[in-house]
Order: sequence, then structure tokens, then C-alpha cells
Amino acid sequence: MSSNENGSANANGNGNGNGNECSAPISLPLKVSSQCSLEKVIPPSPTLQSPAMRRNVSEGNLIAQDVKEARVRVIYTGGTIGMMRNDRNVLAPIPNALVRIIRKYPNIHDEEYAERRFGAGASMAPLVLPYVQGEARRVLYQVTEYTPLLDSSNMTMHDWARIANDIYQSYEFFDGFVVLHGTDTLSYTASALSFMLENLGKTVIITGSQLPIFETRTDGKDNFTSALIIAGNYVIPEVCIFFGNKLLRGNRTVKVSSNSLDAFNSPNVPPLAHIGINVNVDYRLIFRPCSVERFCVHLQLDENVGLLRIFPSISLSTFRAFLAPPMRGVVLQSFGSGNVPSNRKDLIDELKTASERGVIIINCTQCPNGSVAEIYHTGKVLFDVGVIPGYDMTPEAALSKLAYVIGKEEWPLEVKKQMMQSNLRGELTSTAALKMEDYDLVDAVARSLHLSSPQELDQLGATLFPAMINAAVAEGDIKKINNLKAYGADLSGSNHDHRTALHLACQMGNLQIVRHLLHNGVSVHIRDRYDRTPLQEAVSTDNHEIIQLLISCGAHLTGSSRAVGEQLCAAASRGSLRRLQSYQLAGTDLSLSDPSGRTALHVAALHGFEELIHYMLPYMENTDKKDMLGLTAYDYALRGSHASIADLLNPAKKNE
Ligand code: ASN
Repeated sequence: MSSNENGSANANGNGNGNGNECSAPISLPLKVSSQCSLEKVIPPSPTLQSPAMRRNVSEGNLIAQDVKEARVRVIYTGGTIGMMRNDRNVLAPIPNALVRIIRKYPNIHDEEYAERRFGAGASMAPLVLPYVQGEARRVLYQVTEYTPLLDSSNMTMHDWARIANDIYQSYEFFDGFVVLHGTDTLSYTASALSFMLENLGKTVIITGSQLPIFETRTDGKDNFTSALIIAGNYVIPEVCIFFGNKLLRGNRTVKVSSNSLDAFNSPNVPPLAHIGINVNVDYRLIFRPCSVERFCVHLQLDENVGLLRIFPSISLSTFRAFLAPPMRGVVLQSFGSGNVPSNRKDLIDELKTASERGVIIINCTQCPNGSVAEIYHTGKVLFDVGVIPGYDMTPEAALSKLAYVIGKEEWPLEVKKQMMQSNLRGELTSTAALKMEDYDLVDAVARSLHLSSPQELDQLGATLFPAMINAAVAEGDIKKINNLKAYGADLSGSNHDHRTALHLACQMGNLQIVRHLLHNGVSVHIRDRYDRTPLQEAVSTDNHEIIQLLISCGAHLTGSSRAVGEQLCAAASRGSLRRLQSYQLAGTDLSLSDPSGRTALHVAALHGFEELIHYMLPYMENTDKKDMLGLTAYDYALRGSHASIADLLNPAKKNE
């Protein structure tokens, strides 16, 4: 597959599209697969750079404005959503049509806003979702179209790796991601991506439709626009599926209908959000990564995995052939709560031999609802021969998890088996789940206020908890924070200024609380009403340990390069070495300039701050940058009569 940006012709492929015969683990080179057409707003995608080189600031002449914006990358892989009927009257994907056509749909693209924002006639400019009542941000979206567009039945694990890698490569430049995909294998892709995208901190939504978006009657428009709204406005750090007014956890889904517009279900977990007149997210259900680690991607999948559905009188030869090498992982789809014919010693022996050979066999039920459990003798025999319980995982999740876990070459077999039974991304219900004292506290307050409906209780919780958590954070009281969590509070909840407990903890400089919140999965990416992230709070208070902790968790600075340049110049004019160090630790390029082209080096040279010059020089690629007056930092040092600084910056001396 190769890709086009916003529908333009571009044959820049990864060459990983036809792996049907491949049985080796898939490994993609980590490289930028396509040029970003949001480049007026967003710098080109980085390769894996040193922290000093990494930056996420906008280039170019942004128009100053009050409207808050969110950037969403759309990866269009194919599926009915973009199909049209061909001359043989069957649906087939049409290359380069989607973006061209939706540019003309006023309820999917706001041309007037786009012209004001990016200039008239900018055919490669990002698309813009029209204003949505009640949502904080305007969603700007850029579409990457894959070539060839695929019916999802033709997709392979290589395509999963392709999507995962594209998200990884552009992760810092977007607030969220939407993948347009055919519905037939959508649950497999969603499950696989949930494992491959490790320590995910942003919203990834996969959607598609049952009827093409170009037809008069279509579910494609609603699914697509709702996915964009959620990806741009809500931080739900999971791989989700949006379909038929519901946001579902991707690795819990199954396609349940080939003709209903409500085609997906997540039988064992309620929807994460419903879209009605409003978007109602149930934040208590969101699965958050609870390790302090940066987002990364695991592209190595093992294709030697399979689904073996037991049926009455299954033959030994079928069974044996299925388990034979090179098979390395099998999802055994058993009856009911995990039962197989225990009177078939031939099959049980075969499972035992395969397990002893190192094949990981995971027991999942054929029932759409419920879990495998060791309650019948017919199930117990499986545990005894080394078959692992898959609890309530869907076959799609179990299969893709096997491909992921077996692809982790650094994990020994025992660790792999352990991981298959562990809840990695919310894909299974651990039997050891704790019973929370949900809402006791809120109930007490509700009773005294004579409130009773679930909506009123939810509303009360949403109002009370952020304030109470903030009070606990301000007091530095971890025990209180834990108690509130046990009462059902969402530690990632935000107040009316959209600020989270993490914003406050960073501002207050309490490293211990910051670490505690991160370990409890609080997102580093939530922006408050003023567009500030927790990392910006830590920079503003020059807390280097917190900055480093946030960075190790995948935080990055956002905002225009000019604005950051101004901040750097302001720090230099105050002689604040510590602030420059804060920006450097936060991944900022110290050579960014303010709107008049001056860098912090110019300003430090003018004011005679030699210590700052010494600090900055190793980080500056070009020390002879000219500002709008055509002056370099060296010129400023001369004009400020700072001879020793001029000596350090003298171009003639540097070239000696
Ligand atoms: N066959 C199509 C696909 O999976 C079905 C759809 O998208 N509704 O690509």
C-alpha cells in the first residue's frame, strides 16, 4: 500500500502490502511514510530524533484567532464508506474521490472557514469540520488515503502495522486519529491496534459504514463526523470503534450484523460513549495506561496464529493439522463457559502435546456473551493440559493479542502466557476485579439535596469530584486522592476551565503527586481552556524533575513556533537560564525565533548574558541566523558592547 495526502497523487509506498505468503514476524522500518499536507500548520513529521531535535510547534504564518482548534489525522484505508457502484453494479473503492467530494459537502467541510484560515484556493489545505454546537474545538482534519484502497476482507496484518506506524510517525502533530476502514474485519484491526499502540495517550477511532458516504441514505456521514468530533474534542486514550451512535472499546467489539446500521456490539463491556443530542462519555469506563512510559508502537506480529472452533465430532486429523508447526498460538473456541468434549482423549492429548511444544493455546467461549470459567469438568481438563483461560475476550481480540504477544521476541514463553491472561488494554475482565464503593459519597450528598435520578447523580459527581480531587492535590494528600478514586471519581476529570488534577499538581510542583496521577493513568495531553497542557505548567514553574517525568510519559509542547520563540526571547531578556533549560528539557528547539526573527541567542547577546550564550551554543544548529533587520546575534553583542560574547559568536573565529 502507498498513500496519498488529501487525495493528491503520491506513490510513496512502504511496500508492505502483500504479505499473504509471509509466515515470518512482520517488521516495518520506522520511517515517515508520507509528507504532511498540514505543513502550513504543522512541521514535517520527524524521524526518530534526539529529544533536543523533537519539537511540536507550528511553522508558518498562523492567523491569530480566538477559535480553539483541534487537529485530527484521518487514515483512509478503504471500505464501503468510500465505495461507489461500478459498471458491473457492485460496490468498489474509488481512489482519490473521497476528499475531492467531501470538500464540496458543506456539512462535512466548512470551505469559508478554510479559506479564511488557509487562504483561497488552497486545494491541499486541511479540511475543516463545520462548527458543532456544544463542542469546544473546531476540528481541522487531514486525510491520508492509502493506495490501493481495500475492502477490509483483503486486509492483512501488514496493513495493521502500516496504520500503527502512520499513527506513530505523526503522533505528536495531531490531537486524535480517525481510521476509515471496511466493517468486515474492523474488529480485528481495532483489536490489533489496541495492542500495537503501547501507552497510548490520545484518541484513536476506527469507523466505516454500511452504506457509502456518497449515497443519499448513508450512515457514513454520521459515523465519520461523530468520530472526528470525538477524536478532536475528547481525550479517550483507547483504540475505539464508532458505529451507530456508540463509541465502543475496539478490542471488545464484534461485527454483529451485515445489514443493520447498528453493526457493532461490545457484548461484555458497555459503550464508552453514546452520541445523541450530546456526546455522553462514561469516563469511569475508560481504560488508561498506568505506567509512566512514552507512547510507542510494536510492529512485530506473528502470523502463525489461528482460530480453532470446536464442534461436535470434530475429527482428530483436522485438529492435529491445525495445531501442527508452524502454528505458535491458537484460540480454542470452546462451548459455553469453556467446555470441550472431555471424553475425547485423542483431542485432549493433542492439545497437551501442542502445549508442551510451546504452542500457546487460549480458551475462549463461542458464546458472544460471558466468560470461560473453571466450573465444569469438561472445562477443567483444558486447564490441566496447559490451555490458558481467555476469560471474556472476543475471538478477534484473542487472536490479535496472540499475534502481538508471540511477536514480542524479548518475552520468554512463560511471560507470553502470563500476558495472555492479563488485562493489557481492557480486553478482558480480570476475575480479581475490585468492588468499588461506587458513589457512596455522592449518594450521601445527593440524599441531602433530594436528588435521585442517575443523570442527577452523574452530574453531581462530575461537579463535586474535580473540586475534591483538586483540594486533595493542593494538600498533597495521596490517601485522600485514592479514597476519592475508590468512591468512583475519575482522576482525569476536568473542572470548568478544563483543567485536570495533573495541571494543578504540575503547577504546584509536587513531584510525588504528579507521579501518582500518572501511575493512575491521568492523561498528559489534556489542554485547558487556555490551551495549556500540564507540561506547560511545569515549564512555567521550572520544575525540571516534573518536566522530565512528563516527557518520559509522552508529553510534548504544543503551540505555534512563533509563540514559543517569544517565550524563549523573554526568558533570555530576563537572563533566565533555568527557563531556557526547562524549554530544552521539554523538547523545544532553542533556535526558534520570535515574530521579528530574533532568537534567544540574539537577546542574550544584546543583554550581555554570557552564561546563557555558553548554555545555548551547543544546541544551536545555526548561530548566524539573521532577524528582520538583518542582524545576527554577533551583531547584537557588538552593539551591546559585550566584547567577550562577541568573541564567542564571531563568525570569523568560529571558522578558524
Ligand atoms: N466489505 C466491506 C468492507 O469490509 C463492508 C463494509 O465496509 N461495510 O470493506
